[in-house]
Amino acid sequence: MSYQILNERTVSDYLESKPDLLRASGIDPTHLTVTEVSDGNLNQVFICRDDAGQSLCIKQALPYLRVAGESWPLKPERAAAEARSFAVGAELSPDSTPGYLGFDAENFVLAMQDLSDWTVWRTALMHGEIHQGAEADCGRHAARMAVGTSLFGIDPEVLKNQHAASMNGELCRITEDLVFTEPFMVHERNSFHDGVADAVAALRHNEALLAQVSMLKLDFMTRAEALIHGDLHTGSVMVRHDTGSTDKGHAKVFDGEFCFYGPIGFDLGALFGNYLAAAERAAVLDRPTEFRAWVRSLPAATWEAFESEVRLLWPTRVDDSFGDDFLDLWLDRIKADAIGYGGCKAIRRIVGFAKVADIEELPEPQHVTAANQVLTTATEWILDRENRTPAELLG
Ligand code: SR1
Ligand code: MG
Repeated sequence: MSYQILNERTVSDYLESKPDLLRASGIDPTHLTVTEVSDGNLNQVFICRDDAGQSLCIKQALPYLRVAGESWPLKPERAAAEARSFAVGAELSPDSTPGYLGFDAENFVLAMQDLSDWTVWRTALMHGEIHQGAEADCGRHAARMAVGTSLFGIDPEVLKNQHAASMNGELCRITEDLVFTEPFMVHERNSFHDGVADAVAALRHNEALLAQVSMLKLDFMTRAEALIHGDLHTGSVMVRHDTGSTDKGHAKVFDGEFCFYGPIGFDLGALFGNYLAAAERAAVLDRPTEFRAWVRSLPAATWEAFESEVRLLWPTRVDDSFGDDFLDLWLDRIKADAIGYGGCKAIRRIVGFAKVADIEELPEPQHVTAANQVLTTATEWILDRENRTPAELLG
C-alpha cells in the first residue's frame, strides 16, 4: 500500500490537510516548527510547535522497522493497534495515558499530546533519578486496563468481538521470536559480549529452563485474558517530577502498538525485567544507596498498586459467578506469570535483537558484570516463579 511518508518539511502541509487532528490539538499549522525525535525501534515521531507555544506529537508507522530499514518490512497497519490502545487507555486509565488526539488510518499517523516536558523512564533511571510514584502509576494502569478489557469488565459476547478485532499477529510474532525463541538458540539476530558467552551457553542447555520458557510462550500465544500493552518496558513510560519535588513523580504509558489479547502478567513482567536491568546498572555504577534501594523496591510497589486496584475494581465485575476465592487464585497466577515473563524479557535484552541502553551503554567491565547478573537472576525468576514474591525479586 502506498501512502505519504512524512518528514520534517512535509508535516506542516500534512496537518493543514487534516482539520480533525488540528481541531483536537488547537495548534496553528501555518507557522509550525517541526522536529523529528524518532527514538524507538519501529516508527518516526515529530514534535510540532506553533508560534503561540501550542504543540502536538505526530507518530507515523513506516512500512518497515525504522532501525533495520527496508530489509525488515513491517505492515504499517500496526498503527491501528496503537490507536486502539490509546482509545482504551483514554477511557479506562486517563491519568496514565497521554492525551489522544486522533488517528489517520490512511497514512498510519497518530496525533497525541506532546510530552516534551516528560522524560522516558529508562533515561531517567539511567541517570539515577528517582520518580517515586511512577511505579505505582504503572501498576494501577495495568490493573485498570486488565479488568476493564477482560471478562470482568465486558459482556462475554462483546468481549469476543473485541478480541477478534484486536488481533495483532505480526507484532505478536516479533515478541514470540525475539523474547521466547531466538535468545534460547543460536540465531543470526542474537549478539552478546564474549564475557557472557558461558552464561548464554548454560541457559541454552538448561532443559528445565527451556521447558518453562516454552510454557510461558504457549500462554503468551494462547491465553487471551485482556487487552495488554504488549511491550511495557521502561522505554514505553514517560515520567515527570511533581511540581516542586525532586523525587516524587508520575507516569504515563505510551507506545501501545504491540497491544493484543494476552496474559495480564506479561505487562507487569516487562516492567520487572526492565527494573532488573536498571538495578544491575545502578549496582555496578555504585549509585547512591537511596536510589538503589528505590530501584529494588520497584517490583513490589508496582505489584502492590496492581493488586490493590484489581481488588478495588473487583466488586464492579460484570460476572460475579467469579468469587473472591477465585480472585486470590487469579492474582497468584498473574504474579507468577509476571515474574516468569520478567525473566524472559530480561534475558532477551542481553542475548537477543534489540538491547537496552541501561546495560549496553555501560563501560566494558561493568557491562559484563551486570549482564551476567541479569542472566543469573532472570533464570532464577523463571524457574522459581511460583515461590517468589515481587518484594524479594531484587534482593
Ligand atoms: C523488531 S522490534 C524490536 C523490539 O522493539 C520493540 O520495542 C519491541 O520490544 C520489540 O521486540
Ligand atoms: Mg515501542
